[in-house]
Amino acid sequence: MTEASSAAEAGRGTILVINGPNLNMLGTREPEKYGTSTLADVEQLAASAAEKHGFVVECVQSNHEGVLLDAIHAARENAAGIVINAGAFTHTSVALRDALAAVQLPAVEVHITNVHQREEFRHHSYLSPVCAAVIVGAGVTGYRLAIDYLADVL
Ligand code: DHK
Repeated sequence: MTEASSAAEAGRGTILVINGPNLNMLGTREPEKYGTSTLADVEQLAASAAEKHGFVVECVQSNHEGVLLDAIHAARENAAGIVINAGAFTHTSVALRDALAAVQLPAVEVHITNVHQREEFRHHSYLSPVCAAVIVGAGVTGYRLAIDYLADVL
């Protein structure tokens, strides 16, 4: 087995959970919209959901687009699927869309809020066309639903 294929093998039980800009502020950020769960709570919720299905999660949060791109690229070797809340980059980033398309892993786009009930600029997502599923407006439960879905299809 080559080094690359054994890494891919090791990644089969891993789901990458990506949170983009400002999601490190969960818990205190506009709680009337985003709720009071912290990023640590979200990552714990994702880990517990994954564990129930025999998966583990790798969690990445960054306010920097390039860091998120690198995490998606690495997932090609290290993960079987991706849960992504790209925050505001959802509405701006062709680069994140291209990265998701390039790695060809099943991905689920999650938004805590129902972006369609919010400002017009949040209604368009560059990522939705390259994601297998999109979950919006379910609060942080959306992360669990995304993991349940990925566990089902993987
Ligand atoms: C989170 C953000 O940071 C916003 O920029 C998106 C999303 C919505 C959410 O609902 O999780 O527009």
